[in-house]
Amino acid sequence: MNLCKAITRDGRKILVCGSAKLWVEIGDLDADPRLLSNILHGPDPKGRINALTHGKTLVDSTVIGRFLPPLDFHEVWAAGVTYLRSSQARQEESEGAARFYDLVYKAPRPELFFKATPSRVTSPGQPVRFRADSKWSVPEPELALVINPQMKIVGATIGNDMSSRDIEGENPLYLPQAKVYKGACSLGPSIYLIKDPSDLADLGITLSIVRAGAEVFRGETRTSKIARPLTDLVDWLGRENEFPDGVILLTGTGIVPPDNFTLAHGDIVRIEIDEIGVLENPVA
Ligand code: DO4
Ligand code: MG
Repeated sequence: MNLCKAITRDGRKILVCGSAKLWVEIGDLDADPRLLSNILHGPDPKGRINALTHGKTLVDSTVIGRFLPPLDFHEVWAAGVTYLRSSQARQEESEGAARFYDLVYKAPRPELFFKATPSRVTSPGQPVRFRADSKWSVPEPELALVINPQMKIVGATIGNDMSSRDIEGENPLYLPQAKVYKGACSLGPSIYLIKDPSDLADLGITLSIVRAGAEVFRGETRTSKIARPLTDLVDWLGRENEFPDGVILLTGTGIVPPDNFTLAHGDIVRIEIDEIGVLENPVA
């Protein structure tokens, strides 16, 4: 079952569930801005949705104007260097810190960093940005875990961890500047509700970057290539920390364009993850 926040063509904010073409309205988000969290943080999200949608008629996709990021007051965090491809790419971009990326790929403690507050998250279809002071920027297509305050993974969405490779490569202490800036994170469009984290164990991820109508990069990976169990990442995130509003955790990138590639204004970044859908953003 997939859940989305949307704005209708007549300007209403609603929570819907369903698939690409047919949706059922779960409720009005202007009347209840915490509806999504209340469902996700309850004991039985699917049961609650079934009860709230019982007897409701389908909403045609043409009623929906655009989608919003599927979060309420969640913090957004990210894990890094969870795929071998990411470990190799970091070692290439960073002379001084190459050793640390190798170490963190293998160490029991993962790399975890703060990525965004809800107001910094870009909606599907809206522009993500690269920094004007970066000459080497890439999107990072990542499975994003949706975690409740009890640190249980209740679902997953698609995340784009936009990154400035030259800034993080120059000095690892610049990581927050390479990762956290206006337009650096996009999420959505839907949350895929899961029964068990094993539902996320082997999903295909595809990144496509289109420039002036032609695909200039395409890469693929699978979540089964993540070097650690997803529950291990969540366990580390929850140590000595609490998230009363829930938290989203991006699980790292396994797709990195070649070193001579940097994003350009007007590129379209398209990320597809099995079961979840497609997150597309233009680049500014
Ligand atoms: O330390 C660099 C960040 C790595 C990252 O964001 C990733 O592997 O996805
Ligand atoms: Mg990343």
